[in-house]
Amino acid sequence: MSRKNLRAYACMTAAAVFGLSAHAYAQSKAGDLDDPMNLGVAYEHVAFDAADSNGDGIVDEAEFARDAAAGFAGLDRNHDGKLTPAELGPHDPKQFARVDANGDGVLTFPEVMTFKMKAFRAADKNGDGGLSFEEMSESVRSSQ
Ligand SMILES: [Ca+2]
Ligand SMILES: [Ca+2]
Ligand SMILES: [Ca+2]
Repeated sequence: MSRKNLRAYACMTAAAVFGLSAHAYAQSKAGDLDDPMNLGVAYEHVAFDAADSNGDGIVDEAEFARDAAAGFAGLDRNHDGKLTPAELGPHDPKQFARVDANGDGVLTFPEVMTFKMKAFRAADKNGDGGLSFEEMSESVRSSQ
């Protein structure tokens, strides 16, 4: 699969909005795998590498924001800048409510980005403004 296809695939799940994209990819593939414990890590690596566009081994804030925006665009099928529960597909309503800051039942781009950037800062344990693969996978594990 090409890098572009992988990115698109990673973006096609509700987890792309609620979690880190690595989380989305690992979860969306887990059901298809014989050994999700091993291959889950490999898939997290794929998602991490897709987000790390300059390939320096760190997903910085700009790279993370780009990845999050691509995830949003992939889910917003009618391109109105909002995600409805139907566009998200199967998801946890409690997670939806956490992102839906004004409680109007749709997720706007700013609502999603605010939520995602909070997740970024929470995952950045050493506070250096970038996520290492270890920080990213730690955050994926703690959110499960
Ligand atoms: Ca980078
Ligand atoms: Ca929409
Ligand atoms: Ca809203």
